[in-house]
Formats: sequence, structure tokens, C-alpha cells
Amino acid sequence: MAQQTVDAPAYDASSIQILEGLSAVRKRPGMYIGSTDARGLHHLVWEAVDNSIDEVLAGACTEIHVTLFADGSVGVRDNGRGIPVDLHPKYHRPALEIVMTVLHAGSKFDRATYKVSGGLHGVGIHVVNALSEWLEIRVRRDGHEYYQRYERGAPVGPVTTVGPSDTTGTDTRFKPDATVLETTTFDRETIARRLKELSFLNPGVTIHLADERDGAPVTFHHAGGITEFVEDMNSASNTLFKPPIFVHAKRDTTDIELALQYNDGYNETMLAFVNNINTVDGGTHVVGFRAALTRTLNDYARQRGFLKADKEGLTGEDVREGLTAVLSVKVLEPQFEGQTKAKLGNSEVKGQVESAVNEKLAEFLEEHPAVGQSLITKAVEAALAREAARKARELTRRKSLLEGGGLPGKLADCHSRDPAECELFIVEGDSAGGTAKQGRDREFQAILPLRGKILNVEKARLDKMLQNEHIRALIQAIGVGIGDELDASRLRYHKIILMTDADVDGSHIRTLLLTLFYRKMPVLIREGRVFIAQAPLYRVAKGSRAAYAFSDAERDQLVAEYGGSKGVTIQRYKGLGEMNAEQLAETTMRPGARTLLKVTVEDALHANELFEVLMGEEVEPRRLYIQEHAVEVTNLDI
Ligand code: 0RA
Repeated sequence: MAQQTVDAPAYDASSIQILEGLSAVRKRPGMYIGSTDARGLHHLVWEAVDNSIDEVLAGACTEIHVTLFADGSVGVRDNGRGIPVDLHPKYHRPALEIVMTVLHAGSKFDRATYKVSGGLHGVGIHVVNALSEWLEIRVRRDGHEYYQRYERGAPVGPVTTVGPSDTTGTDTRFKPDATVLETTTFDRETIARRLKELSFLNPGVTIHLADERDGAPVTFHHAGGITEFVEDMNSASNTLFKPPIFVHAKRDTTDIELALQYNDGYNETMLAFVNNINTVDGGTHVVGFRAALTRTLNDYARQRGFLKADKEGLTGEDVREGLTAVLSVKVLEPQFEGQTKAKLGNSEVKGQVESAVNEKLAEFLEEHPAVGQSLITKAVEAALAREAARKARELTRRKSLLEGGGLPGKLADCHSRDPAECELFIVEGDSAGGTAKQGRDREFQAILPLRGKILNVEKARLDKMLQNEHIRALIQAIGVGIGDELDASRLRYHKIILMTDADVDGSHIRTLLLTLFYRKMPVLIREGRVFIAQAPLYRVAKGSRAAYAFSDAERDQLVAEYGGSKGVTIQRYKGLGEMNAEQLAETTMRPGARTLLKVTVEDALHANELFEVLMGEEVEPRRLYIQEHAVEVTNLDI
């Protein structure tokens, strides 16, 4: 069959409008995709995938294929209805071309469902097009397959029919433009995480991810929806009841879905979505949910006699201890607020979610008294512990005053009082602590030695934590406080450096400290204040020459450089304590000579998984996790 052109004038006034729209996007990409870094780059993929998800929401699509191609392009293919190609009445051009170049909302070709607006999402596929070196689109519809190619957003030819087709769908493939984006390398893990999330939120769809660059293809399909999402989040925890509670309700035009379950830990893990967008900064839907949870559980506890009528009620914190929840709402005209547009602003949604959750959760507890009892028992315990923690905190406060200046006795502080240049080394063991004290630059380097095991904060409540001598010393030295009383401006050191032995005990202590920071002083990790020191594993010497090796490979390389193993002595450091002060300083502590690894938290969900798996009760997930992942750190030379 010969190629056919879909009828359209070659060039007219609408072409000019198209070119003007394109240049606006290319001039200020940040306005449309938030930024031009990796985040902005991935935004292009979200935009393309969201378009296919809109077809899923319309009940018209069941399969989405995402492919990362070896040439740096990405493809998103769906089996939806296909973008219309008939001539647009106003622009006199195929609708497809209009969708790809200018139009995004409020037209005949706009799909009416819960769509995303007001935020960075839903800006329109034409933005992806404008920021792509090239984009090729194939639409299967009305018995034909149509094709068009664009370069930097402008069509390089008309829409043509390239053959017959007995299916429908859209296939978009684009290569991000390196001249407007700082980075163009897609990260498979980032994309896989989002696709997995979407497959939980839209149980009717199956999403395939293929990476031609390397790695095996994966498929995401979760018929159980957000209930399965909560089960997945809790897979490494002991849950108080099974399956999760599931609530589905409609209030006015707002659709509300909630799945929740409790585990025997002390943390809250909640994910909230609006029209499939992860609202990491919460908003009115989350406020409504929290109010309803607190109210319903208090009413229930009073009615069933778990709480005396005259007693103070359970607080929001009490009822959220050990909570794992996913809230997914669909709102007709969402307003997203805040710097990252990740907070829902619509005020009516608070009442809608609150009313729905009040009603449905009360109903559920009525029908499942055993679940009700387990969850109330947990919240009442939390309330008692909260009271004990308050007393313990008061005690610490008074005590730290008595001790003078509030600094722990074990801390060898530095002279400088400028936090920006100060560093705190947290050192495992008194003996290594002594060596570090001798080797440090006392002007800006402080040393806090910790002896023996520190407490596992994943398994302890605040009151017990504060009774622990090491934890009190850490809190006092760092200065920002903890939990509710956290004040980041009181940070005493801009670098907090963990210096532990390269053995099992050392890595255990390191994980415990990271858990403490992540759970109780998360701002330190978010702001990139926490580092891991890299101590050498070997000293390789021959005659008057000597050098340090930080891995087995480096050791072997040094031996080779020294002309083979003859006459070479290799000293293996089993702990920091085996180095003298000068060696420790010159290999591990001195800026310029040392290597520090900065601790990053990729995202809360990911980190949560790590800490829960590593620190939780269940052994098997921990073993599997350690096999699969290395420590969550990225390399940084300082
Ligand atoms: C406009 C109208 C209709 C569908 C679409 C756009 C559409 C867009 C994309 C983008 C990626 N995949 C897509 N699939 C569909 C409705 C068409 C109709 O009513 O038949």
C-alpha cells in the first residue's frame, strides 16, 4: 500500500503559532518540567506514561510497554484508542499534530476524566516533543497505522498512513535533546519504581519495562491494587492483622480509596496520591484522613471501654504508630501547591476524605472487632509510652543543664565554633577514639567515641532511646535535638562522619547509627550532612616505599607495582585501632587525603525498605536484601 498523506495545508498561520509555542518551552524548560536535571529528564517519561494512564482511567487501555533504547531514546506504547487524526476544525490540521505541538486542555480532543492539572504533571505531550531531539509517533486507529516525525518539536513531514491496522493504540518514541537538558541518561531504577507504583494504583493495567542498554525486562501487574501495595510495603514486617483494611467511597465527584494495615513497629509509612501523582508534601486529603483516623479510633476506644470516658484521648501520633497506609484520591480539578507541586490544595477534599473515612472505617471496625482490638491496644500502648518519653526528656534536659553546657563528657570538641567548618567523627571503640583524638586537627575536628553496641532504634520507643547513654551523648553533641523538638539551625557540625571498623560489628554499628539519623534526625541525611569515612584495609611496603590499599584489587595492584610479592610486606588492618595516629590522620581523616562517602536517601520508600529490612524482626528478607543491595551510599571525593 502506498503511503498517504493526511490532508493538510503545507503552511499557514497555525504553523507560526506552533513554532512560537515550541520556542517558549525550549527557552524556559524549567517552567514546564520543573528543572533540566535528571528529575526534569524523567519528567518527560512521566508525561508520556501519564498520557497512556489516562487511557487506562478511561477504561480503554490494558497494556503499556516502556522501552529504554540503546540509542538513548525511550518508547511508550499503549493499546488505548489512539490519538485522533481527523482534521481539527480550527487549526485545519490533523488532531494528532495539534496534540503533539500545541494543544493540551479544553478542546474537543481532550479526554474528560480525572486529569492532572495545576501542577507540573499534565503539561502536555507537546512539551516532551519540544524538548526532544526527535520524536516519532505511530497511531493505530480506524483501520490504519499513522506515522509522523518531529525534530525539536516541529513536524518534519505530514501525518502519513504507513499501513493497515486491526488494532488501536499509540506508540511514542523520543530522544531527549541534550542541548536543552543537562543530562539525558535515563535511570532504569527510577523508572521501574514509578511504573511499579502506577501498576498498584491502576490494577487494570499491565506495564512492561524493557531496557535495551542492559538488564532483563520486567512486568508490573497488581490486580490487588493499593491493598497489595500496602502488603508489599509491609512484606518485611510483622503485621497486626491480615489483609489490610480497604475503603472505597465517593463524595461528590471525588473518588477515595484507602488501604491500611498496622505492623508491630513504631513508625508511620504513608503514601498519598492524587490522580496517580505522589503528593509527598501531603495536603488536604492527608489532613482529612488523619483527622478521621484519630476521631474514629478515639470514638471506638471509648465505646468499647478501652479508654475511660474521663481520660485524655489518643493523639494523632498515637494512632499512627506502626501504620502503613496508601491513600489514593481522584479529584476533578486538583490544585497542586508548593515548590515541587507535591501538595494538594483543594480545601473541599479535606471534608470529603474525612467524612468517607469516618463512615467506612467505623463500619469496618464494627464488623471486625478483633482487628479493632489489636489496633486500639497498640495505640493505647503508644499513648503510655508518649507520656513516659515526655518525662524522660524532661529528665535529660535537666540533667544536661547540671552537666554544664549540655555537652557529653566523652566528646573531645574542636576549638572552632563555626558549624560550617566543624566536623564530628563518631568513632567505634575507646581505643580508636584515643588514636583519632591524637590524629585530628583540633581546630575543626571533634571526636565522639562510642563503646560497645548502641541501641536499635527501630525496635525501641523514644523513652527507651533516651535512657541510652550513647544516644544521649550523640543528641547532645549534634545539637539539633530529636523528633518533635528538632531544630536544624542548632546543628553544631556540618559534617558528621562515621568512622567504624571494616568488619561485621563495624557495619552493624554503622547501620544502627544511620537508622537513628534517618528516623530521628532525617534532616541531617536530607541535607547531606552524614558521611562514612573510608579507612584503608592494607598497608603494602617494600624497602622504604609504602602505600595504603582500600580494596583487595588496590592491594594487588600495589604488589604488582612493587615488582611482585618478593620482599613485599602486607599489613592487614582489622580495625582502626591498629593504625597509629599519624597513619589514621593521613589515610582517613585529613581533608584532601581522605575519601568520604556521602550518605543519601534516594527516596523515603526505598530507604524505609532498607532500614526496615535491615533492622526489622524478619531474618529472611534481611538476608535477601543484603544479597541484592550494597550499602546505600554514593561516592564522593572530599
Ligand atoms: C485525545 C483524545 C482521545 C485519546 C487521546 C487523545 C490519546 C492520547 C494519548 C497519548 C498517549 N496515548 C494516548 N492515547 C489516547 C480520545 C479518542 C477517542 O475518543 O476515541
